[in-house]
Parts: sequence; structure tokens; C-alpha cells
Amino acid sequence: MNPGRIERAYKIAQELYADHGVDTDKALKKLTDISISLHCWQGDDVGGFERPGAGLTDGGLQVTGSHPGKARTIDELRADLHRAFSLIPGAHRLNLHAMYGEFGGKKVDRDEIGADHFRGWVDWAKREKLKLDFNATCFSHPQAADGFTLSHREKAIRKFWIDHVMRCRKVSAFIGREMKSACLHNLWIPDGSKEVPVDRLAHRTLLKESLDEIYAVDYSPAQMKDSLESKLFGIGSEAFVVGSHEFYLGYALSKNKMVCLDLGHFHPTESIADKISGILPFAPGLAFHLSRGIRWDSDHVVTFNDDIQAVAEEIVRCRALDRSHIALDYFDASLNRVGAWVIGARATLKAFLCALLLPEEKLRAFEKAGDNFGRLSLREEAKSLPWGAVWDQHCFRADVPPGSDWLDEISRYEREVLSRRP
Ligand code: RNT
Ligand code: ZN
Repeated sequence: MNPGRIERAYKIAQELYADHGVDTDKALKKLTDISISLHCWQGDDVGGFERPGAGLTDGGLQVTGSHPGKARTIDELRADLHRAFSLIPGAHRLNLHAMYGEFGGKKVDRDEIGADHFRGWVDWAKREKLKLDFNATCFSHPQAADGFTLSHREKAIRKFWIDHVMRCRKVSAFIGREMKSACLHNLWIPDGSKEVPVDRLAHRTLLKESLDEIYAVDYSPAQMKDSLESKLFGIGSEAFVVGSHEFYLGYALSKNKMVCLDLGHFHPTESIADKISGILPFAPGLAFHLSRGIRWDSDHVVTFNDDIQAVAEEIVRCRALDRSHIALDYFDASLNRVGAWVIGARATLKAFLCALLLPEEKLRAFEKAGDNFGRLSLREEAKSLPWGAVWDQHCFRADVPPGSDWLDEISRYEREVLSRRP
């Protein structure tokens, strides 16, 4: 795209927004401060590097598609991430799962992992100027084979997973210290059943006990923070999920922790955006897994849709940007995996840009005055303001391809790198 044209379009957009009392430069400044945590697991179909070549097993997650170019090693995954980040404006984060440690070809079980296995990631992230977040991996493991982990009826199995998660929190604190940026440790477990259980409470009581043991260890919030992620149902846990939204909301609030709202983990007509102001008055912050649910699947590539825009708008209007941890969470193996990261990250940033460009003062004034027509009509008009010109200017300033220019970069990477992976 021609830089002169980007600048000219931006100038006009700036004037049009100014007519509505919106300062586009200020909006771009705020957008620059927003960091998105990119999920490492999109690059290799949630495989991890414990046993090279292993795929996703046990845990109600499924990746479909067989597009060539899946990352097979840590080096390949890093190269792919580097490419993806180079096409996303701003300074961002990488979200690691415990199974992506550097185990040097040795068998290191989940209850044995430690900081040493993640030093390589820390060094790499420092070089790439990225910050890091972390997740315990309570799936794809023989001890999770029957669908229960922290709420398993067998004590030995619970103990195994408690040890794992405790180690993961310790690794998170190490990472946060090293990176000088609090590392978010998010906990999602697959526990649940295909059929209706007789005793739901038994499992939830066990989960609560396990969590109490795990979170008995305190870390400085400057090093790490905790979030707990609920789910409505999963593959093989259609009838019952132990870690439901009510369960984790209750737990998190009673322990001053955060819940993680995954956009694919609620009833399709439920608005995650509406939950934000319902939870914030009681919680230290909120974590998000941005995703796109389609029918029964919760993990499609994020696009610039109404749901994402509504969440971004709520976060901005609640002045909650500094208390929100925004991560992507989807896995699609039917298209270029690097491109999938970029689509989701750019869509998310665009949603935040639109939220920041909303003629908020005018809208608030209409609302205060009880002018329902004014509020609705301005919202409608705001939709056709030229935010795309502001976005291109943002990309241009960040030295990242504007508009659709990045598509060629992905095609080239596919040709030169991904398609050569057998
Ligand atoms: C699963 C959860 C969870 C996972 C990742 C891999 O339904 O969304 O966040 O996607 O931990
Ligand atoms: Zn999630």
C-alpha cells in the first residue's frame, strides 16, 4: 500500500472522527498499549513437545484439518511465531502450555517439570521482546484418560495433577520474575462426563479441595497471577463439566482470583460482553480466551465479528484495559497456521481500535439525557466511520503491513518454509 495514500486517508478520517469529538491519535496511542497473548498451541495443533510427533489425546479437545506445515520442533514453532508477530502491530505476549517445555528428548512427566525446562523460552522471548503467560496441561496424558484430573475420585491421580499445577504456578512465577512482567497462569481442566452423573457434588467438592491445596501457595502478583477457566461442555463431557462457570466464579471470587472467560464456553446466545461489568466490581481483574464458537465447537479462528467487538467495547467502556488479560484460544489445522494467528490477532486489535474510536462522550450524553433515539442512531452512524484508514495508519506506524498486504507475506512463508516440511 502506498504510504502517501495511507497518510491522506488518515488525515480525512482524523477530521471525520474529530467531528464526533474523537481524537484518533489518542485512540492509536491507547491501542499501542494493548497486548494480546498469542496461544503457542495454534502452531502445532495442540501437540506439545513431550514426545515429538505426539498429537492431542484425552481431554475433549479436537483439532481438525491437515494443512501442511505444522511445527514439528520448538525451533520451527519459534520461527513460525516470529513470522506471525512480525505481521501484528504492537508489543505482545506468548501464551505457553506446560507441554511445550524443552525436555531435551528425556521423559519428564508433568509432575516433574520446572523452571529449567522453560529457560530457553524465556531467553527467546527476551530476544523477541515478548512477555510470557503460562498454562498447566491437564490433558493429553494417560492420567487424564478417563476424563477426570483434579476432581478424580482416586487420590493418587488427584495428587499427580495437584503436583503438576503447583509446579506450573512456580514456573509462572519464575517466568514473571525473569520477564519483569506478571505471568498469567490459567487453569483449565477437562473434568466431566458424557453421561449425567448421580453425584455432581462429589466431584465439585474434590475439585475445591484440590484447588485449595494448589492455591495455598502465594506468589507476588508482580510475578504471577491466577485465572480459572470454565466450560459449558466438551467432547465427551456433554452432560457434566465439573469446572462450570458458577463453580469457578464462586471459587475465584472467594479467593480473590480471576476467572477466564472463553468466548466458546457459554451458551451460544449468552453475551460474554455483558458479564464483564457483572464480575468486575468483585474481582481483581478478568482473563479472556478469545475464540469463536460454531455450533458445538468452541475453537474457530477469531474474526472481526459482533462478539469480539462487543467484548472489546465493554472492556474499554468499563475502563478495564489494565485489569484485562486478553489471550487468543483456537486451533485450526485446515489453513495456514501462521496466518490463522495473524487473522485472530489483527481482528482483535481492530475490535479494540473500533471500541477506542467510538464517539463515547456523545453517546454517554445521549444516554444520560434519556435520548434513546440519539444513542441508537449515533451508534449506527459510527459503524460507517472510516476506521479502516486509522487501522492502516496504525500498521504503517508500527512498521507492519497495512490492509491486506500481509497476505503476500504469509503466502511467501508458506512457499519457502511451511510447504517444505514433510
Ligand atoms: C479448552 C480450553 C483451554 C484450551 C487450552 C489448550 O476448552 O479452552 O483453554 O483450549 O488450554
Ligand atoms: Zn480456552
